[in-house]
Amino acid sequence: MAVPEIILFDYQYAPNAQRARNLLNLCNIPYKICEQPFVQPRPILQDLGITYRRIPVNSIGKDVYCDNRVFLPAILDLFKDEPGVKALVRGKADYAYEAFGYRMFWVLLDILPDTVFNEVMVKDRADLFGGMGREDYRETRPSNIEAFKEFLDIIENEFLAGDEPFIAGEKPGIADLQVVWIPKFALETIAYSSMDGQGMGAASYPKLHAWLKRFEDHTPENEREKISGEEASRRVLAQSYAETRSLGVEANLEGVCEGDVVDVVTTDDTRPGNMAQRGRLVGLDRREIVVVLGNGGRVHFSRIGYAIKKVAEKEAEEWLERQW
Ligand SMILES: N[C@@H](CCC(=O)N[C@@H](CS)C(=O)NCC(=O)O)C(=O)O
Repeated sequence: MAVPEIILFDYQYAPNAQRARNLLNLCNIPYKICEQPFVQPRPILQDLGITYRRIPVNSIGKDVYCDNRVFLPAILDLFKDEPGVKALVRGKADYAYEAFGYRMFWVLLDILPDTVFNEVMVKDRADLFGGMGREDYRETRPSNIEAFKEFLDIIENEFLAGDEPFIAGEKPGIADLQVVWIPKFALETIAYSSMDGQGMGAASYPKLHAWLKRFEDHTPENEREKISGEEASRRVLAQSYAETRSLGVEANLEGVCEGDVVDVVTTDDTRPGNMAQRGRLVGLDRREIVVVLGNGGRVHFSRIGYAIKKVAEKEAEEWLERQW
């Protein structure tokens, strides 16, 4: 079978996108980027039938992944014979590191400096990130910066406590990539470490800063080949599914069955039902929700962070007619 092509629908500035890019860079797996705008609308994704709002959206063949929680394991599984994947250090606590990193993302959202926390950004993210709409955002920012530094302290004094250069040991592993993306974004991309008075520089966190630099040597944020939206959609839909395992719908508390038209919604957006992803349910188990679109694209979501809502019969019929 031909090696499925990977296309990342993301933008360089998105820390969550760096998680996926870092994994691919670390494992030397080639990919292309279809750059997305920083704010809505994202017509390229809409044309592909993707209404899910967050970034990244990543495709492997004709399988499209709407969250790092499903994309990362898919890469590790589908490319398991690649030397870079084989060499990647893994550990039992990898999912705990993931939870730590994602919690840190939410605290980062509460400490954005005014260069980033501007009217356009706040308006665009209003339905997503509740904290940004709080009237006391600026007032509570100093406390949230201190909270952010608690995370840095844990990394400095717990995760990097030994003499080894990486959290995972002698070589970078999943633990590193699940933790590194937010410190890298906060301290390097938006340059908190050089802001006066914040106490986030190398003098306060020497090991952490050395680790950030070291990690960069292994995973340069290099510019991969960029392709247009048209080209990306054409390439995704022209391929086969990358996942060949049989799907199926397991017994579930939502009361949905294979073939049902459903809306998949995030559970952490401020506005319930915000930019739901509609599709025909083809896969459901303890780790994944999979829906198919009329164009054949198969869209994957994690169980954590998403809810399924069955679409009423008449509306479902109309949708199916329009799609197929
Ligand atoms: N759980 C998701 C989170 C994705 C997420 O929140 N991404 C941010 C960018 S870092 C986002 O979508 N922000 C709003 C936007 O770009 O429209 C994942 O891991 O992929």
